[in-house]
Amino acid sequence: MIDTIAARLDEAAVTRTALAQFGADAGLDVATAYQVQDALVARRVGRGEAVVGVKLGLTSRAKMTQMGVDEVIWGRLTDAMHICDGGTVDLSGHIHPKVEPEVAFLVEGGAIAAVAPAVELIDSRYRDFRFTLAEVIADNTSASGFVVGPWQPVPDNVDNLGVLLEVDGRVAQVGSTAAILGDPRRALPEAARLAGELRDGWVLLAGAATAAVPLTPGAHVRVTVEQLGTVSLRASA
Ligand code: OOG
Ligand code: MG
Repeated sequence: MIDTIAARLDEAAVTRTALAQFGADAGLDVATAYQVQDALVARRVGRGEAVVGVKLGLTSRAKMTQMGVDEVIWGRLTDAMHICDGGTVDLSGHIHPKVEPEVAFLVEGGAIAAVAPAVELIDSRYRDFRFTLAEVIADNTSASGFVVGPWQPVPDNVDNLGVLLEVDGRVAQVGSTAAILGDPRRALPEAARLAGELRDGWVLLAGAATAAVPLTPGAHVRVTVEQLGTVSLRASA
């Protein structure tokens, strides 16, 4: 059952075709869903991708409310998901992508070595971007892409920095890093608890500070986090 679900999610991502929700009949619980995620990520690794980090999801009230799911979840980032700062995302490689403003940490020796503003590209493999907690966990928490701005030393306080998401120069979302677990630095112990030890050089996405917004053709997206700077990406036409 685990492999079958992983294969269907993988195929949905590869063929960019949204999948019907598995529903209650599938009997997918949270523990089994993480096993599906393991199998799904193993398929990507089997195709030559490398795991380069971990992401937390639903760490903010805004995201929990938007998605109707209320528990912190985690997923894996691979090198194939990485998008350069200022780079262009090929929309034909996605189903119904959305962007959300995040804070990224660089992990060294089990501690936070640096911080950067980040954008996460999420793209649920489920129809209408709707899912249960177990379904989104199985789908590697909708992970699809990530952009990290310039790394820098961690300022004394990062628990109440303004966050701005702009699309084509217009404000799309405003928030604060306080929305991320009360303090985004909590992402490290939280990720260690959920995902186990984090490797040196891994990126940790702490979770979105605001709700996500759809990424439309040609859009220019810019995220600014007070004191941390900006990061941007463009969507293909
Ligand atoms: C699930 C992923 C949530 C976040 O930062 O809260 C997430 C989804 O919204 O599809 O990445
Ligand atoms: Mg996210």
